[in-house]
Amino acid sequence: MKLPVTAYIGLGSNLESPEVQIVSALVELKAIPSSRCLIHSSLYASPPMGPQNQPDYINAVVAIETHLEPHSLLQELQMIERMHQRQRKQRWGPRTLDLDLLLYGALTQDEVSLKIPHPGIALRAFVINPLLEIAPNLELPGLGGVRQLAAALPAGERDACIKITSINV
Ligand code: A4P
Ligand code: MG
Repeated sequence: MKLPVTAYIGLGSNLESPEVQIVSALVELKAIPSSRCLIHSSLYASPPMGPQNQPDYINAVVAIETHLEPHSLLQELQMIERMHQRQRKQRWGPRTLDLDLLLYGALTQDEVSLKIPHPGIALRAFVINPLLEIAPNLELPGLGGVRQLAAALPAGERDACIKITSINV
């Protein structure tokens, strides 16, 4: 059997009790086949990136070890999104649950259906701050180290993404 790959998944929610959505998604992520959760971050709150007429977000990041290929893993993530009645109405619009495949080992790919690393993550405090918590020495393929990326974030954005609570799932 091939060695498992460490993948990072970003969770986001700003509708219908976001904290509950994220915690239950973490439980569901634990049940993804051929995979196991290694560690998850605390919950973070931040103002919306994109359209401003929507509630603040709750975000978290989880590291998993998986034998699934990237597209199979994405399908599992989309299945969980559907369980949360995720509706796609507006780009960067409000959502009950967003699961982004942030990183898949050292893989880089640029397919429309699956871009890895997930576009823009190096500039998003709601991804970098939780990654810094769980994997401070992580290198993002083609983008740099988490510590350097955190230091390069505009201070206002970094500080507006606040750790609100640690969770045990
Ligand atoms: N897709 C391609 N690459 C990936 C990947 N690495 N992971 C494709 C997941 N999906 C990927 O996604 C659209 C398509 O992207 C999928 O069909 C998949 O094949 P989507 O989830 O339907 O659309 P989206 O999430 O609205 O768009 P996008 O561009 O993924 O938005 P983001 O980047 O997820 O941003 N503000 C705060 N504070 N916190 C947030 O979490 N999130 C967003 C959404 C906006 N503002 C936010 C936050
Ligand atoms: Mg998304």
